[in-house]
Amino acid sequence: RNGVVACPAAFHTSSPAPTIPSAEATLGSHLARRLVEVGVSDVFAVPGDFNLTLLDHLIAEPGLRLVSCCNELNAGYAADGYARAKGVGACAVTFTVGGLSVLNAIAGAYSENLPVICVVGGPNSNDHGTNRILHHTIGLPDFSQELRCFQPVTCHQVVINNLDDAHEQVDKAIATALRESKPVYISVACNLPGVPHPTFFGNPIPYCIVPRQSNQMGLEAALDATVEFLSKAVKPVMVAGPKLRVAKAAAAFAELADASGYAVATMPSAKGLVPETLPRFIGTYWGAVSTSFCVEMVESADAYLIAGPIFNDQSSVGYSFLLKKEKAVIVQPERVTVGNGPTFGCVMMKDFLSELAKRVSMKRNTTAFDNYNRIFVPQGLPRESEPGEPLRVNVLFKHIQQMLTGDSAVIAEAGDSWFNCQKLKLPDGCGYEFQMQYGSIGWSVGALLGYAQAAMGKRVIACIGDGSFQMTAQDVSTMLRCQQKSIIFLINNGGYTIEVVIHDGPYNVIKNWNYTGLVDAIHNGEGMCWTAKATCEEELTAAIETAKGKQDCLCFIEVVVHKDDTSKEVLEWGSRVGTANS
Ligand code: TPP
Repeated sequence: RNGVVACPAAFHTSSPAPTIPSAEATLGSHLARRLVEVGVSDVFAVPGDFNLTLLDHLIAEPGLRLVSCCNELNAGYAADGYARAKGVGACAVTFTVGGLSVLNAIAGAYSENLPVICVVGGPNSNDHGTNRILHHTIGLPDFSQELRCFQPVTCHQVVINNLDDAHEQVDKAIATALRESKPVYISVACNLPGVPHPTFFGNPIPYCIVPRQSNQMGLEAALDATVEFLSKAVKPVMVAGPKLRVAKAAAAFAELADASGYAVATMPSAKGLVPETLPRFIGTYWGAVSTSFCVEMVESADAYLIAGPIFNDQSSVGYSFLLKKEKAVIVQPERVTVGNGPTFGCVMMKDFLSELAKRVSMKRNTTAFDNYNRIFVPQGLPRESEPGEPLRVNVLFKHIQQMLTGDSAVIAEAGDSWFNCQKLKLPDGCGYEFQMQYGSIGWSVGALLGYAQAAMGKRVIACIGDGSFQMTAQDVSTMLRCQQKSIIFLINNGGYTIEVVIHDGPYNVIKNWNYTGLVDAIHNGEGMCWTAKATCEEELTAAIETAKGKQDCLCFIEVVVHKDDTSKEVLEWGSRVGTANS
């Protein structure tokens, strides 16, 4: 996304010199070396007796830091956040109790196309086939339960119980994660990490990542059909979808926007993938929840090029988009469909968009620009607060907007933060991450830990609802251990507001915590941490000013707002999603 490295250090043809003489290289050192080679410098881990010697080898690898987390779920979320900023992430946990705890985070990474390498310390290789019952299992002599749970949420799984093909298994798993941009599972028998084997020599990883190539004839045909289709349109628009990331096509999309002069919208789940400073950027298109001019521009267009969309129930606002297939060019990572006409397969999105940019710039048509100017309605500002007036959510986000620069990044948690953050106008280089497809609350705490660890040069701002924070709050502790300097806005509205707007009941009220007191207790005098509570605009501005001054300090600002103070977008979205659910 904006301002972060999109790809891992690819597999090099010449790897750095091995740090361990080949005769002494072990499975553990081999795995550690491979992680460093592909761009992982931090592994998020929780120890357990099945992975202890493995962790020793990870620690011993120069260039690899072990980040000890409070629980496996957060370690997995951190690997997810890290992969978003650095292109690849890794976590290491123990057999089953750790594995099943990290599973939810791995499923989330799968849904967001993130290459996360999940390493699990497994049973002793001599225990396989013995019918023994091991601890950390459900009491059956079956060691495959964990593997079976990982199968649907990873694109490749390996269980390493002997050294003869361990080298190949590790390399293949890591290569597959990068090629497929999905998580993988590597289980390493607990007695093997320290054992040398002649295959663990310092060769570069043999599985080359060759980018998939477009079929030239298919590409030409898709381009011809698209140019013809678009040339008939008077007011075309482009819409960015979330699969721009996995297709590594965000820059090509921006190139096309620039060359064509078309108005550009983003789907909510693609926010942060395209520059919002493009002159014809019209905001987030999400049906009835969009600003009126954005929805008008998109739905009244006579052609739309939609790149990498996922139309799920939530991102399509209860399937309420008024889009017509005959007006659409749908560009997916490896295929293009033009209107009601044919689908062209084996066409890589990146190739297609950059070639299209070259072709349309020659036929540039300014009508789209005129149309955009005619319809554009500037965003309103919240009214001024009275002195001491209880803080309103729109006032909070007005101030968060003013904090954003190219050196910041926003992490938006599920809940009303999704909607408020969606309206932020991102300066060039400002990162933006949220987990819209999977939407697991609590994700943002772990993801913030991992993202900040990978994007060291950025000051990351996280917007987290109280309900979500209650899920995963512990790993503020790890942020302090890592000396992170993020700013967390904890939005205390007393409940699960997004659920309230879908369907209300007593279950949507949560217990109020002393959030600043909790973070102070976690801090406990170790590391740099500052907390504040804001109940009105004056307190908020004072807190933000202090946080800005405390550049090397984790800053936690609890913002208290009324339980019914929500964005208007969440109200509209909630009623439509509620209808789709009923
Ligand atoms: N459990 C998980 C792991 N993920 C979920 N998405 C849910 C439950 C259902 N859920 C979605 S949003 C939400 C819940 C319970 C409430 C979020 O509340 P909060 O963080 O306080 O944000 P708010 O809606 O108040 O802005």
